[in-house]
Amino acid sequence: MLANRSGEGSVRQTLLPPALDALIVGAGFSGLYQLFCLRDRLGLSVEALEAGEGVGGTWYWNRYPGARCDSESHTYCYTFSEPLLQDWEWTERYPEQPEILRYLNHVADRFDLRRSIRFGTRVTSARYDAAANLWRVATERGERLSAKFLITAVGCLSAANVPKIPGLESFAGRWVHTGEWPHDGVDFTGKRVGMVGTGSTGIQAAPVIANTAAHLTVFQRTANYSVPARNAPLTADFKRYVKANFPEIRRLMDGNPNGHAWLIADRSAFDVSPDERRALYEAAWQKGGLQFRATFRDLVQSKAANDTAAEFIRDKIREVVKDPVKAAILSDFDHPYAAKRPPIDTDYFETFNRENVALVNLRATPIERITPSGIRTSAAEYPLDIIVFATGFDALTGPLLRMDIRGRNGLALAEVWHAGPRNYLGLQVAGFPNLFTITGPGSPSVLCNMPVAIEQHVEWITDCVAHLRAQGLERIEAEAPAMDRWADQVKAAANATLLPLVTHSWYLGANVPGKPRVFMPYAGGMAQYRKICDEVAASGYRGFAVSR
Ligand code: NA7
Repeated sequence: MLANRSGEGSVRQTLLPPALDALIVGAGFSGLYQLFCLRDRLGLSVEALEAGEGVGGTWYWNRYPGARCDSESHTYCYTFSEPLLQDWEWTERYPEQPEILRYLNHVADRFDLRRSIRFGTRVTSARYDAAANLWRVATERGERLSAKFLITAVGCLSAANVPKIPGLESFAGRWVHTGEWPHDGVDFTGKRVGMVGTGSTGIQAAPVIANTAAHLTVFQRTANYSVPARNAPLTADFKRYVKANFPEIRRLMDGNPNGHAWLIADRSAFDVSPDERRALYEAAWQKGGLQFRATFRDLVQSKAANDTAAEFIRDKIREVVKDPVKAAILSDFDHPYAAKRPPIDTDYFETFNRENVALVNLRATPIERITPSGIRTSAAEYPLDIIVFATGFDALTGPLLRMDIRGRNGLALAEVWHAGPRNYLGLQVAGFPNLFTITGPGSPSVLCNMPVAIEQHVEWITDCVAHLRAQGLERIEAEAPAMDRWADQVKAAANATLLPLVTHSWYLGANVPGKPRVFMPYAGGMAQYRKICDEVAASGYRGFAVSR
C-alpha cells in the first residue's frame, strides 16, 4: 500500500496498485510455471506472491539432512520446454534438495520470472469482491493487491505439523521441524538427538543424523515399509539416453497412473508360483525405488496380493536389522504396503545396527510429555539436546485454509470445507469464482509424480483463462452439483484401492487432530484424470458456470 502526503493539510491518500489480471500464491514448481504461462504465453499482467525469500516452495523449506526426491530425477522436472530439458543435467538417480533448488532457480532465471515475484510475502487473506469481480488479497506485510484471477500454487505439503505434545515449550534444548529447517543448518555433532516420525522424511533423515550425532533415538508410532532407493550418480550413457529419448520417456510417464516412467507389470501376484514371486520381489528390491509396487498389478487393489509384498519386506527387515527386538518393532506393520505413502531409503534399516541409534515403540509406550531435558514416554525419560519433528504436514487443505479465503458474500472456504474438502476436479469451489487451486484436494496431486500433476493443472488453467478471454467471459465458477458428483468419483476411485483402509493416513487427514477424515487425493490415476479434465474443457466447461 502506498500512502502519500499530498498538499498542506497532509491529506493521506491511499493509492492501491491497479488490479492485475492474475495473482499467483507461491513460487515453487507450480507457481513458477503458472507465472510463465499466464505472463509469457497469454501476455497477462501477473504477479506471484511467495512467503519464502527465494523460489522453490517445498525445496526451499525442506532443507533437513538427507532431503531428496523419491521420484527419479529425469522425470522430476518440467517437460514444457525442450531447450530446458536439453540444457539441464541431473547428477544422481534421485535429486538431492540443493540440486532441485538449483534447478528451480535456473528455471526462474532462464525465463526471467523473478521480476514478477514478490518474495517474503505471505498472504493472510483473500476476499472475492463480487461488485468489482476481483480478488482482494492482503499480505502479512500489509500490502493490498487485487486481481481478476487468483491461483493458489501453495503446494500440498507446506503447512508443517508440529504435534501439540504437552511441555514442548519447556524443552531446554533446541527443537526443529523438518519442513521448516533452519537455513544455517543444525549441528548434531556430539549431541543427543531425538527424532519423532518415521514417514518418508524421518526415513531419509535418520541415517544422515546418526552419522554426526553422538546418539539418535528414533520415536516410531507406526511401523513403516521402506524399499532401498539405490541412489547412485547417473552415468554419461543414461544422461545421453534421456536427452535423446525424452518423448518416449514422456509417453511412459503419461501411461503410468502415478506419472512415473515405468510400466506396471501386467500380472497378478498370484499368476506366478511363490518362488517366482519371491524372485521378482528380490529383483525389484535390488533395482530399488518406488517401482517396487509395480512388480504386480494388484498390489494396491488386493489385500491378499499386498500381503505377499508385506511379508517380503518384513523378511528383509529381519535380515538387515541384527537386534531382533528392533527388527520386530520396525516390521510390525498394521497397514498394507503402499496404502500410505511408501518411503524409499538409503541405509534406513541398517542405521539401527549402529551402536549410537535407539528405537522407541510409541504404540507400546506413548509419549506423555516433553520435559525440560527430553521426551518422556509411559515407560522412560530420554534425555535429549535436540528434538527433530519429522511429523509431516497438515496436507492438502492446510496450506489453503491458513490463507483465510472468502468467496461470495464473505463465505469462508473453511466453512465450505468444515466436513472435508469439496470441489470440482480439485480445481474450483462453488462460491469462489475465478479461484483455481493447483494440485488441490480431489486431484491426483500427492499420488502422482508432482511435476506431472502440476504441468497438467497449470496447462488446464491456462487454457481455461485463454478460453474465457477469447469468449469475452469474466467469470468461471464450479457448480455445486458438479462438486457433489466429483466427490462421489473421488470416493469411488479411492474405494477401488486399499488406500482408504488405513485409518491413520494423512491422505485422510488423520495425522492432524480434529481434521475431518475424508480421503483427499484422486486415486483413479493421472491418465484417467487428465482424460476427464480434457473432456470437461472440450465440452465447453461442463459443470462450471461461466458468465460475462
Ligand atoms: P508423514 O508421511 O506424514 O510422516 C510423519 C511421521 O510422523 C509418521 O511416522 C507419523 O506417524 C509421525 N507422527 C506424526 N505425528 C506424531 C505424533 N504426534 N507423535 C508421534 N509420531 C507422530 O510426513 P513426512 O514428512 O515423512 O512425509 C510427507 C511427504 O513428503 C511424503 O509422503 C512424501 O510425499 C514427501 P503415523 O504414521 O501418523 O502414526
